[in-house]
Amino acid sequence: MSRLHLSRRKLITAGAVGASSLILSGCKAFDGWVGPRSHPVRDFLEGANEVTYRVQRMLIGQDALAREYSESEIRQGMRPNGSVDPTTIEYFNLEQGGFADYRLRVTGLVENELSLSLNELHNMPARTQITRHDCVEGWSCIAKWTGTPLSYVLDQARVRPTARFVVFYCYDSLGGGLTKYQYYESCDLIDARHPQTILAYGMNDEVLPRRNGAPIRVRIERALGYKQPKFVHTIELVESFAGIHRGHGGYWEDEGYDWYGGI
Ligand SMILES: Nc1nc2c(c(=O)[nH]1)N[C@H]1C(S)=C(S)[C@@H](COP(=O)(O)O)O[C@H]1N2
Ligand SMILES: [Mo]
Repeated sequence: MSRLHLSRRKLITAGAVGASSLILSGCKAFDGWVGPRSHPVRDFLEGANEVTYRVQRMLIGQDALAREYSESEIRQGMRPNGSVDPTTIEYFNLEQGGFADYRLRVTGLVENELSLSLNELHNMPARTQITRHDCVEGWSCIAKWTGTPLSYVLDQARVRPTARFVVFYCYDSLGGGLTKYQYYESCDLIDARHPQTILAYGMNDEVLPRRNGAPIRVRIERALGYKQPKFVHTIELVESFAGIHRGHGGYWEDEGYDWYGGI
């Protein structure tokens, strides 16, 4: 596996970071299926999710950083989960070509649509951070991530004032048959512009491997594992999620998970 050469890049150092966003860790997303859309339990939980979102946004400052760890705390490789191998021809061809033809599109409510090659992303400012990934399945993993701050890319795209959310579309699908859907995720502009939110192309000092989301996966460090989309090809700025798949802002959200997914 080739090593990442970071020397040319302007590295934004993380510095000593003490603030933790682990308050309210009891307010976890609920896992699994709790009933049809209009089910009273679901309605109650959705109401509770909205409260959780507001309370977390109030308690956790906009720029409060997720805890960062030291090199010695990386105990193992990043455990792969969910899709580990997008099977579309398009992805296969891109990977065969070393992702030379990969383009990250930035579209929607922006003044300046972007189509960025990996080289262009590599030549933008970079940030490296060692953080803990928490999956709702009950495991955590500490890993080192390197990538382009999303805020930098959003500045290049010039986000329109009507935009409220950032949607990330991925190359892989989950489920089967009629319930096979493209993986996608979203966050608000506060998390999108958060200093630790990066478009990661490096992991544990190596090029991001396929199983963990090559060539680009997003890290939103104050959110749970399912909010860390892998194999991202398009970023869309939107005002609402209406009309996007089933309208809840993410693949797992459409299955009933909490949208905010904060930790
Ligand atoms: N495109 C895509 N992104 C995804 C998933 C997925 O299946 N497809 N799974 C999510 C879940 S539930 C987790 S825990 C993490 C796993 O990331 P990892 O494989 O790097 O550990 O990716 C998230 N992002
Ligand atoms: Mo997960």
